[in-house]
Amino acid sequence: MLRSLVGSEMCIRDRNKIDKSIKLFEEAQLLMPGGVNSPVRAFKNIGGNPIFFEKASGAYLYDADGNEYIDYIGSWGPMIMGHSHPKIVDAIKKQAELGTSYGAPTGIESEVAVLIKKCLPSIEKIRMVNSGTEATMSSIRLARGYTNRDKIIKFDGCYHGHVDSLLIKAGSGVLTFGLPDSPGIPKDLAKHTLSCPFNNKEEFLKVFESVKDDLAAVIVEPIAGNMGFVPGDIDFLKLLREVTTANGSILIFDEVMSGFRVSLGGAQEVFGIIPDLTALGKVIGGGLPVGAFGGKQEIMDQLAPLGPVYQAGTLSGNPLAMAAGSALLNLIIDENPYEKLESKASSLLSGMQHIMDSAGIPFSSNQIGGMFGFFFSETLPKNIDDVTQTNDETFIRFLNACIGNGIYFAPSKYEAGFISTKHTDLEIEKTLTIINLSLIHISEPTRLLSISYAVFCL
Ligand code: KE4
Repeated sequence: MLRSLVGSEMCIRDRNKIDKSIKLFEEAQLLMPGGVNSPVRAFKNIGGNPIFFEKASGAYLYDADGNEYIDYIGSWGPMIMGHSHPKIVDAIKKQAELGTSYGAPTGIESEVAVLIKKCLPSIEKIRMVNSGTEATMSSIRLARGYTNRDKIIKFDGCYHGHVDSLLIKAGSGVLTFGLPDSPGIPKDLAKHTLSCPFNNKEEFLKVFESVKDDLAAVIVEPIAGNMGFVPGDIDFLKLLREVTTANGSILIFDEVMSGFRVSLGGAQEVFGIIPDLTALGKVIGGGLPVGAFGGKQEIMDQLAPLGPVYQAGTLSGNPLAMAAGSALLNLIIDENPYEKLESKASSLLSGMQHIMDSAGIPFSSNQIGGMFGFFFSETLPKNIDDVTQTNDETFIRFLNACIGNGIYFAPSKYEAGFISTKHTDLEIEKTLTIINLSLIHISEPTRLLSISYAVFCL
């Protein structure tokens, strides 16, 4: 739908025509709570009708009405090499012809395990599961079983999936809906989880001292992607490593989003800090449902059938998902695209910074590799409280202007952004041009549904 912008007229409309998405959403709301299968997709945070997609290719998504979007979510991480990569599609097709699930061991699970271990040497043994939630949930249980202790420390605004023990002051969709502590979690369980401010050494030490004799694990997103994009301070992360080592507690890095996204070796390679256990997801499944957790052999061998800590999954290590994961991991290892991704994200963010500065709109951004975040605030947030203080109204206007004109950023300020190897200078240029032309919608409370200036060239 979008013509190349080089030398062509370009204008902004309030929104693409999304009649089919509207109809699909009406139907879906009669069938699924909120009309979605994961809350953040409901657009509750930014208003408006969620977009229903039908197709994706490279850097682009295509909705039910045929509108084209430049995609900066990439299914929350997996689409690092672009959507519908031919090698991943072929791998899935080939495996599907051999069967989609056997409920029995396959060689391809070991192939993926070898690829992951090659990139994350801290993982001596690994267990495949079906989601990031399962990976963190199982890591928590394993840490409690291995240490025979109950307490867990997590950090405000970090999201580790919808695990009972970890939905305490969580980020991502939980925060988007202002539900940091979800109902339905028994107080007798929640009391074993303490949450501290992220990047705050003093507060962490206070809580640590109060529970250290019964502390099973500290779990952290070393690069938080669920309160916007907020990297851990290196000194803060080093402190977590030091005190857990001295105390015999397990340090769990939740790299479900940062793994294979910020560098080949994840955040643990970026910071040079080795956790005891790592939770993974997203990229390792190539877009199919896969999670994994792994780490020191002496800890992992506590898992059934070797050890007493039970963990299982009918579709864990599913051959179709392993085929997709293996294909994507091989692509990433061969190409090692992180410098390219860093440069693409940097072009996007510096262009956005220039536009916002010229319009006098407070704006800051951050990135590592192809994972990034931006905030409508002068200074970069260091924790969830800082993120909450950033300008909601401007964010909502910005998001509506972008999504309405074919730029698909995450529909919540508590999420991160992702760029792929398929985003070229043209996509970056299109994005910046649309943002620039949308400024009237972004910088002041405009009647988004009534004003349209110039006409979008189809
Ligand atoms: P899943 O169970 O959604 O596969 O993974 C949970 C999870 C665990 N750890 C981290 C660091 C994560 O970011 C996630 C899930 N990420 C969100 C994006 N903020 C998934 C999107 C959604 O909830 O729909």
